[in-house]
Amino acid sequence: MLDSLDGPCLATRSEDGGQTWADAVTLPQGNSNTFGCDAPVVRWSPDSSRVYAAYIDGSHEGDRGSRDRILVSSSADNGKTWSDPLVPILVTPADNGDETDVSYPWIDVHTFPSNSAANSKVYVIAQTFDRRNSLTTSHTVFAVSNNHGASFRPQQELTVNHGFLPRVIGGKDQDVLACWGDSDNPDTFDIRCRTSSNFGVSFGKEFTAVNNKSFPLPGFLGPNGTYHEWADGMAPALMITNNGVAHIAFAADPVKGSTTAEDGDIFYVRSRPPYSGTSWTAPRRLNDGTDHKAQGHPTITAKRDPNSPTGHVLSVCWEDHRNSVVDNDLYDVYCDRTLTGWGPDIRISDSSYGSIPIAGFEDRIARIGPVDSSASRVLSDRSIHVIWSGNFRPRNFGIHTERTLLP
Ligand SMILES: [Ca+2]
Ligand SMILES: [Ca+2]
Ligand SMILES: [Ca+2]
Repeated sequence: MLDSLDGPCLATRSEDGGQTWADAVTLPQGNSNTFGCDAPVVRWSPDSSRVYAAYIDGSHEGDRGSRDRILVSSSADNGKTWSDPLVPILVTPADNGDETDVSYPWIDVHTFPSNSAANSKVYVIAQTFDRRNSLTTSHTVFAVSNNHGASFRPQQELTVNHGFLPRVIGGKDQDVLACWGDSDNPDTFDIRCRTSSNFGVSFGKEFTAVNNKSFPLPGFLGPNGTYHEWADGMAPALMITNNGVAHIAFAADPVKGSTTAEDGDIFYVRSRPPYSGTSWTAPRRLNDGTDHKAQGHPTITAKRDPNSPTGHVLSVCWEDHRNSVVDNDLYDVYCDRTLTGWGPDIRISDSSYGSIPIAGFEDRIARIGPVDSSASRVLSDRSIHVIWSGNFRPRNFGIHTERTLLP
């Protein structure tokens, strides 16, 4: 998945394990204006029968360029053709023309489905902003499909005015976990969640999974803030394994502000069900060493592994600036994964990427993790397939993939 500036989102696919990729096809847009598509996220259904994409429709509402709708399209032929999009989440434009927005769409499924009902579920979450009458409110909004994305139940609000960077995932039985960042001040943040035990029809009370963590990632990657936007590298990455345990990887900045190159480390917490405000482990740092550079944008996946004592292997991968010569001028992709426990970091990228973006958002890791993100199939080896976007000079900006056999 790729968003092109002011254009449509593009999808490309590989049928040979990532060695070759087909010509990109355009994801369907709602309207014909040119403001385009943004922030696409892709997921396979657990039974691999469909692939889903969620993205922002930047074309809605004519020449104001508002981004009022999240679209979901699906493909039943491995991404060759895509369905007319549905609108699971939207924000009503203000009558007086004040700005409204949708942001940070995310889509996920039951990674380890326990029954056919779980197999059919699709979960979408996003943040909406409403700036009417000079008063900004933000809403974390959720919607579920019970039929492989053929239709969605009405959207529901999970929290208001505090949540940012929301994510959602299906769990064991009928469990659904939705989490987001929450911060009232520049020094600490929480990760707060709500859970559903009925496939997302209703949710319990909000609780805290990570409490008063210091510090939030700065808005721009330091110490030279012109590098690139960085704050959304702290989004909580969620996974629920086949034993019902929930796992969250996230980033926090050990040194306040962005006057030094230390602008983030990767952390991990987990909880057995039922998830609550007291069920989570203390944050554990995953990135090794004392490079004092920035790590962020973690992603987490799991796949079954009969050789593992837990029956699965967890992998966390992230954007890592440890090989920078000056400040955070270079980045790589590093991963850690569980066998008996977390271990040494593994470098995935063959060589470092330039960190100075062409535009503000082009050098982030868009989505990394095994392509087999349903993670429900046993792979014959311990390879991990990572996908990221990169401004890899002298190469041009593009999507890069690496399939690595882990030690
Ligand atoms: Ca810092
Ligand atoms: Ca660091
Ligand atoms: Ca490690």
